[in-house]
Amino acid sequence: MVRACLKAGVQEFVVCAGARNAALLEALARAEAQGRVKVWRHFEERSAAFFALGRTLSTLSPCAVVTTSGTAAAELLPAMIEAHYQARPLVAITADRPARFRGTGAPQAIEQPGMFGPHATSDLATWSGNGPLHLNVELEEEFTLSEVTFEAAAEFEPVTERPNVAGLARWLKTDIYRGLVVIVGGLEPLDHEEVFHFCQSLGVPIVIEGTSGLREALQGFALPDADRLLKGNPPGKVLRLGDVPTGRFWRDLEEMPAVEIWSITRSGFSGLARHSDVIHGEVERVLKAIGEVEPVGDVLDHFEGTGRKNSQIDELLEAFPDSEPAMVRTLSLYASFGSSVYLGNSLPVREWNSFAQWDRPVTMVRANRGANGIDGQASTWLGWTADQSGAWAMIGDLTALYDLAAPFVLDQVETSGRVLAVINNHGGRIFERLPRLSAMSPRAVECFTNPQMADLSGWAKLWNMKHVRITNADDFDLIEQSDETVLLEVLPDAKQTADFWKAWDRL
Ligand SMILES: Cc1ncc(C[n+]2csc(CCOP(=O)(O)OP(=O)(O)O)c2C)c(N)n1
Repeated sequence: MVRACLKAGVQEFVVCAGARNAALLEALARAEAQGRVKVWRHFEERSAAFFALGRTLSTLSPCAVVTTSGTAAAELLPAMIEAHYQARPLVAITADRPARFRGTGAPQAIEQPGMFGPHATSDLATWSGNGPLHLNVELEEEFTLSEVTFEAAAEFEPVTERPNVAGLARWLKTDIYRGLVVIVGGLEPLDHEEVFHFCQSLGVPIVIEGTSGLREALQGFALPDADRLLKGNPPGKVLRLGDVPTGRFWRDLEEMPAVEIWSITRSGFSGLARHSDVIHGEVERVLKAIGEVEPVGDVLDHFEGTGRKNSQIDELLEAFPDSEPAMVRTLSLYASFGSSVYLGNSLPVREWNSFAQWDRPVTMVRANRGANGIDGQASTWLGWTADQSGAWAMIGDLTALYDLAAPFVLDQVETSGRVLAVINNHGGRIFERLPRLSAMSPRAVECFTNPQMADLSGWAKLWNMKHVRITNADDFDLIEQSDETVLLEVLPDAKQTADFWKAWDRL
């Protein structure tokens, strides 16, 4: 199994032990001693799988997570689903009891083959490398391993197809009077240069997300408060580059059949239930294939008033300096001096898009936007940034409480300058932004938002993180350069946050 993995370019393994996978662990330890693989260890399989997913974001090569049999294997499902929708080469190697035990109720014997359903393939020989793979290995508990020599891993080469761009190239030149807007979602670092030049050449208004890594560089074309602006004045054509967008306008497009949509995406998912056209491929390669484009410009005058809107937003942030959006702005100023930023789902990813600083380019920004879960966020971040100093993350409090075992790996990763910022607004406050909440009963609202008052300093203590509590904008000066991981607990002022959003809704 280890040899087959090396041949397919799998070089990193996150191992979670149990009696059943002992032979695999021993083989991997020997391969590591021969300098052929990197082994990480964990005990919590759900976190381990997200950590492995994070490794694929860093290396753009496969990473395997190795479990024992039974529910240990089942814990991998959320990360496998996330890897499926992100098209990442996450490999689940699940040790199993021999087939004769299936259906008998014998200890730690469950139905493992095919347990990830349509979210994973199971044939290493035909694996494209563009999504997760499940390898189920039946093993006896007793084993003897003879002397083994492992070869160096082969180069990982995912299958790529030549994109057909003729239709899109024509579309970019036709009926341009209807107005074109580009939405830039999550991109790979390799895409940056090509996307930057493409957007500059077109000169159209763009909706730019932090995970593009180009948010600040393309600010001159960015529409502030794009969701409301575009709903009121929709373009005739939308071109999406990269991952499925986070913003509300993308969802509103479901109900706007007159708007024509093309997507260029490495995952191949349209992200919409309505008709749209999709080119499946690396954004960089597709744009190169299109070649030079004619300028289109701001046909529908979307840029009119963007300067005013930007000043209004700045004024609001100044008027409510301890509100959550203003705290995110301040935090982003500090994080921009780090090496990368990971954004948790829920409000962090949205508040970063709308309110983060615009002056310093932050090019390394990631989020798990495949299935949009709040699970496994800290673990994905730790995997992605395992060998980086100055890595920042910003996640919600329920999101943090979901992944309490994540910091188990802290003594295996780089911790210098590492900052895990938790925006502790005491519950799932994204739901307070839903209009329907005002029509719900107080009990339902309570169940929805899950208010909580957990003392996060206890979590910091548990894993030897340095706890810093921030209750107003000036407290950010308390952050000092440290070799330990800092758990930055940011406590926005609830009243100021509510007042900020009231004023925002009136803008
Ligand atoms: C695994 C999973 N369960 C439930 C949800 C639904 N959900 C979306 S956001 C959210 C609340 C998140 O709360 P928190 O992390 O505190 O962030 P905030 O909303 O305050 O920004 C929940 C439960 C989800 N996305 N993923």
